Amino acid sequence: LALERDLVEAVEAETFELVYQPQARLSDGTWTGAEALLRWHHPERGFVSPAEFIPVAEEMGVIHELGAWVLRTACRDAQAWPASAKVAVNVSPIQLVAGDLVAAVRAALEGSGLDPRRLELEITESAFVGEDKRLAGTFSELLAMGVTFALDDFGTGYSSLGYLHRFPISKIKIDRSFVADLPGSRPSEAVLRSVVALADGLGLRVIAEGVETLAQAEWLRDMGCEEVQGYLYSRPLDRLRAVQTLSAGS
Ligand code: G
Ligand code: G
Ligand code: MN
Ligand code: NA
Repeated sequence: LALERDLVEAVEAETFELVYQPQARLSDGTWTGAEALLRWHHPERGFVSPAEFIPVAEEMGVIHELGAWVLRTACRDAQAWPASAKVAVNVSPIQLVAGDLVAAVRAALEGSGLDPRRLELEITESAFVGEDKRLAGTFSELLAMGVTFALDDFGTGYSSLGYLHRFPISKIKIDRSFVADLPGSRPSEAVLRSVVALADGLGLRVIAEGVETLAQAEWLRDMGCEEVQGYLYSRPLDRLRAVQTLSAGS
């Protein structure tokens, strides 16, 4: 309960921070952009993980305000990056379904002047559970603005493949649990191989998350995975270090 109260106050006071984890192209090691990750430094508890407070924000309904703040801040910060760098923003399924996401995205883009093609929304498979008509409308409005979509944590949820072509998803993010087992785990290798082939067949881009070792990176490159994100390349960086790193090229 205390956490819930503090969260509402923190949303009002905007005492959150965004950090940015760069994403790299495997072929030449250049950066393609970065994922925005939310951080909350609680006055007494210290660092509270989004894995802990996002569900609370969703339950309490403050996810809409918090999500709008994340979008505004990420778009504004990304304006300082090279023009080729995209910013990936995590979007809660609740934001998508509530129907106010279009307005929040539009406000963030207009407020920052960011080219909409540089904004990528990361959604999880759970966004499609109980999909309704409004969801398709939300997607088409955002798509018309030029925004792109990545499917996050792929392989961990329902992995129903139908929505990959029913919805305008342009990128699959393979969950880091599969990458963690590389190389040598036959089941994880089989999943990774299949997802890369699936992405290729559907004309989607694919990024592997949680890459921590050179052996993992090499296996992924040999497999035809295009992009990577993980501690091997970069930890999440604060706003200023993100500008420096992305501007340095690779
Ligand atoms: O960065 P970290 O590993 O602590 O993130 C934990 C989880 O929180 C991840 O699943 C990530 O997708 C989620 N997350 C991080 N930032 C945001 C955000 O801005 N919005 C939402 N909805 N989820 C986020
Ligand atoms: O669910 P989502 O993909 O949005 O979560 C991304 C989370 O993964 C972030 O919280 C980030 O801190 C974490 N992360 C990023 N790179 C690595 C990595 O190389 N190893 C591990 N274990 N976690 C990572
Ligand atoms: Mn993500
Ligand atoms: Na993920």
